[in-house]
Amino acid sequence: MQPANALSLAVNNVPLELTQAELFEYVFDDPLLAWSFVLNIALAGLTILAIVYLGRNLTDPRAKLIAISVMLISVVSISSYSGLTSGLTLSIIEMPAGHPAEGMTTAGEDGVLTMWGRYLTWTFSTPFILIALGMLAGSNWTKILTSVAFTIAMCVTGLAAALTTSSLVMRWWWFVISSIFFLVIVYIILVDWSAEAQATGTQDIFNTLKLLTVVGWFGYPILWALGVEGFAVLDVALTSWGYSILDIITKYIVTMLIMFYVIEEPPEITGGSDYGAS
Ligand code: RET
Repeated sequence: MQPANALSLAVNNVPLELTQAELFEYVFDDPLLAWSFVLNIALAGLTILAIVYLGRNLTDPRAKLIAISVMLISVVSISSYSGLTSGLTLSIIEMPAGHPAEGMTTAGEDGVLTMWGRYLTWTFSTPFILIALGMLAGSNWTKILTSVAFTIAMCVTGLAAALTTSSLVMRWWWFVISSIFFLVIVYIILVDWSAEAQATGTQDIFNTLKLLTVVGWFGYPILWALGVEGFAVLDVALTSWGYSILDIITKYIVTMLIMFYVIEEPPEITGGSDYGAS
């Protein structure tokens, strides 16, 4: 006789994939995990409202562009966390042979809970962080778009690392590629933009943002390696809280610092009414 519980349903001994509804239920059965998602939806929403309020009197088009860029970080974030909360961007992934989480089961299914929606949506959120930082530093669009291209490459290869099930070596190979792309971004921020911010006169705010960004961003690969995707030292809920806390620093705190600076429309960051007109 088949068991009544859909989580353990099996047809000819082949377990069925968990449905989205079951993943949704799984998330809310673990309040620690659920809160790590829901808190970020609330914070992203509040950040958007704060930006709208603080930016209501902005007149300079370049200052507005920076404000819009930081707003888009939270717009992506609210969508990202809604995807995770609903189960849409979560999957149970079977780890390859030799992985420390090999043979683990989650909700009766072989594999571990992978929050792949995170890696996917960073592809869309991190570019806006870099656009805002690059503009504050007074950098040019060649360097800003280079950093954007590399962050997209970093996130997509990070997604590949998380979803590769064929071989442990290939998972870590993707991790290495992604880390190399990451180092390009770190170089642009620490070397190019630091010097440019100095010349632009935005070094004070930029140095604070640089510290939060570089230190915060290094936390992500470290968490990946310690979490269930890598060496599996941390469980899923702890890993998720780790990412959620890093997100609070690298997105909402960075955003608020940028907004408080930008609303004064200092001459270092304004472009004048002709900015972007031609
Ligand atoms: C991964 C794993 C592969 C190696 C590296 C990673 C780096 C991720 C980073 C993410 C930053 C995300 C932010 C999101 C804000 O919305 C993909 C974890 C290097 C740096 C700032």
